[in-house]
Amino acid sequence: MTSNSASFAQLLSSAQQGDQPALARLLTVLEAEGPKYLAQFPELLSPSRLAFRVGITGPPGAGKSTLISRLIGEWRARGLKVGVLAVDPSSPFSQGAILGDRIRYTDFATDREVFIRSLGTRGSTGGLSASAWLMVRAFDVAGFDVVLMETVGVGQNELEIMNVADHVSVVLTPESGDGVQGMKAGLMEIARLFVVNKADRPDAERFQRELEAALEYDAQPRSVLRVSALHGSGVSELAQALETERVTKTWMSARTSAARFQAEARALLMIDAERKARARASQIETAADFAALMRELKAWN
Ligand SMILES: Nc1nc2c(ncn2[C@@H]2O[C@H](COP(=O)(O)OP(=O)(O)OP(=O)(O)O)[C@@H](O)[C@H]2O)c(=O)[nH]1
Ligand SMILES: [Mg+2]
Repeated sequence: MTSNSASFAQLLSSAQQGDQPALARLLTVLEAEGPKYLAQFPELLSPSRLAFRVGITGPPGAGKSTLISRLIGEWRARGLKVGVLAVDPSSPFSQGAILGDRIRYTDFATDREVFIRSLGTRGSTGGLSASAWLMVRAFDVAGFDVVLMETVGVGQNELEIMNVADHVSVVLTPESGDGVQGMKAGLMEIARLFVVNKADRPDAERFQRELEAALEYDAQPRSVLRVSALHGSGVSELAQALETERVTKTWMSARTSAARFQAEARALLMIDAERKARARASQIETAADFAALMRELKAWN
């Protein structure tokens, strides 16, 4: 584990030159000690080049990974450098051991312009979001054009990670049906685009119309696109819509907005607070310890 500034600077420079093992190590170091290095390295804090962060979220099994692997192909065909940060609660993508017929990203295993990192639900430092929030910055400094971020749209943490995305697409399937109502509050609000996947399934068109009707009176206009990630239909339209957004660059100014800094600060402070709280709580063994804690907390509120 790198823990001094000189070797970190070396790692950063190698990652910037396209050295993939260096980027992998950089991500690991950021996951473990991100705040320290963010404070020391201005290029991490305010990168001169930004990767467009596309959040892809939605219910388990909606086809997010299949779609991401299609999108990687689309952007590679345009000559762009693509990163993927997948928060995968069920399967450790990084080890290539995927359950059942779940997608593998192995098509891109030898492509030096594609980098994929999968995180378990719990990062090595114990917090899911801590890793993603800190790691995603590496893709800016390493000269990526696009970073795809995959999360299951069910947990609060998974949702909050989407606050660092420049664009959020929600992937749903005809089977999601009533599930749309049950989706995590807040998820529908941050979505810019709804992707109805599994267009090859019978009810896809009807589901798309229902979704469009449900969104009709929304304050902000949002599109619904129908695709089949498995068969490829509609994928180039989706890629084009995302690419159009990427090249407008309007998302760049949002990166330095107060709202964005606050979202990121909130997430990292919560992680820090939780860690401290757990450590403090583990010291409480007796009624007297507990009473002492209550005295500490008397300024509650
Ligand atoms: N029929 C059909 N099946 C699809 C389509 N896209 C994905 N699938 C299948 O749906 C299953 C789940 O696909 P994934 O891409 O792993 O879905 P996911 O949303 O990443 O799943 P989790 O990461 O586990 O939440 C796989 O069996 C895919 O082959 C599609 O367009 N049509
Ligand atoms: Mg997946």
